[in-house]
Amino acid sequence: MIDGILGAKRPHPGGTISCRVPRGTSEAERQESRIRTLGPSRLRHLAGSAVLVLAGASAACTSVPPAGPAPSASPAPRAAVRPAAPPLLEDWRDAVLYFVVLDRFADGDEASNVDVDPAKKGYFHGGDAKGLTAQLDEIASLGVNALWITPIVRNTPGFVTGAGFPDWAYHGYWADDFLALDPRFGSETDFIALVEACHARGIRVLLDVVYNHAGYESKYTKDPATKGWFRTNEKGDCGSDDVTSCVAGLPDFRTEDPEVAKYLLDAQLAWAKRLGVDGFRLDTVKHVAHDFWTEHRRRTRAEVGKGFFLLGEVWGGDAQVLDPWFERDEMDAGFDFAFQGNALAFVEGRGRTVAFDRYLKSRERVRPGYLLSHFLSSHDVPGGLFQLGGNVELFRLAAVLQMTTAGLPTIYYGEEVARPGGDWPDNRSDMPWGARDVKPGAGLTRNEALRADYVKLVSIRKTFPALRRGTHEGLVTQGDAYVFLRRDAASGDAVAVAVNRAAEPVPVTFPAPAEWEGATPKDLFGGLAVTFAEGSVSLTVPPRGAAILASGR
Ligand SMILES: [Ca+2]
Ligand SMILES: [Ca+2]
Repeated sequence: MIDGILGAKRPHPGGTISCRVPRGTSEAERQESRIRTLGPSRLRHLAGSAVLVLAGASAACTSVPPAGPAPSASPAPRAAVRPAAPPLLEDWRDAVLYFVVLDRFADGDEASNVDVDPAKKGYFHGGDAKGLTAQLDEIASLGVNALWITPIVRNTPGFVTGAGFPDWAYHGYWADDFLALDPRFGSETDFIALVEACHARGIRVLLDVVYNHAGYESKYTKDPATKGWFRTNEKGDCGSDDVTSCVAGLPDFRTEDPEVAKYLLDAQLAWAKRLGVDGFRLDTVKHVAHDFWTEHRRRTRAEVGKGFFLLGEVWGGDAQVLDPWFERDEMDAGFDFAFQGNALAFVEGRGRTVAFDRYLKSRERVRPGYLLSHFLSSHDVPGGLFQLGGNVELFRLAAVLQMTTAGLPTIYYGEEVARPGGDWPDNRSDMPWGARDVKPGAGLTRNEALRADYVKLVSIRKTFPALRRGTHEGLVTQGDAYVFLRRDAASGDAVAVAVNRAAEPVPVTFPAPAEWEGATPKDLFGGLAVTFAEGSVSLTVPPRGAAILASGR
């Protein structure tokens, strides 16, 4: 097990260097803008560094059983038959992924809180594995079947000030030691318990891993044995291309060096095996050479399992941009950065409906066997609701589009309860818990009606293969009401989706697909009245409303 950081909080040296943080850049690119102009003293370490006690990190995994009820004096009842765990998904086309910034979700272990101040945006807020495990039903009851958590290895103990405030490694992307877990996030035992609790609820787990860089002034850059592993601005040997540049001024691993690659792969694959996770979310993929990813794929399949899932972040990714990684089979899926902008523009009334339909159709061009993961919000871009000016009605429409479109939808924690999000760093604000006493987001407002819609949407997506795997065909693509059909030949399933972005009701009529066999379809989402005559389906879609129509048989 791994104990927490010892010692009291220490004073931080002062000093602030400011530069503008642009919208819509990745963590690394944003840091680059923040750090590029800074001198070597940009990272202000705590004096003496925190002391990490690591005991038996290589010991065999042990697992903690879930907390049971308090012992009772009365005779124990006959053991109840435990409901069977829901099956874990086998085909990631069927996944609905929920992404949590661990530090911002739920604090379940205040004893390990160090540099925690939820009132300050750049500080740790205390979220950890224990908290996430304790609140897992919040995620499971949404219906999702996969969870992605931010990196958990030990991060740098210091902060940067380029944004004008102390900015700590609460996000987990500034590794200081790939062989230890960050005690602020939890121990090995805690994470094994988290993964087991997820699996017991039918949720697979993706662990976020970074191979491109270590954190600012990480211990590796100082150790004589490892400081040659990097390109750094200090040494002046950063390249100018994607692979060899020092993204965000971070020390860039020479992953082309077999010793460096082996160290990083050994470290991350060991965590995969010890914690029992089902796959990795890969950070900054385009900044590491293809040869590394080929070897990474070979080793994860050989050592962790053939089905070990790899979801990569290639900044600006879409079907075309991601194809070089799919062509080489280096990962199973990549983030689709185009969906957010297109979906938000459509619901806001920007651009023609037919153009949006063409865009959705174009997403079918992904290489067969690989997936695009589309999102409305993330930790690296301003949130969808924020971009819509807080208009929940429009955001709900965007969520309908997200959950009825092909690919691997990723829900960013809290957006389902209308967490306001915002531009960085507000896009990493605390999970709202409303009246529940869950830190750090206790008291933050939740929109339960929106959440209920998400529950419905996830359930509908999971019910109909056409929504997960089907083809896309525009049926009504003129005006503000848009109807498209998803159909899946293998299951004989067809679902029509109608979305009205206008502020007034719009009647639509479209031909019923043969799969409905002449029966009047039902609206599974809004319960709207539907008429069926002579092979045509008609309904009136309310202002900023939506319908999801499937066979009424
Ligand atoms: Ca904590
Ligand atoms: Ca690199």
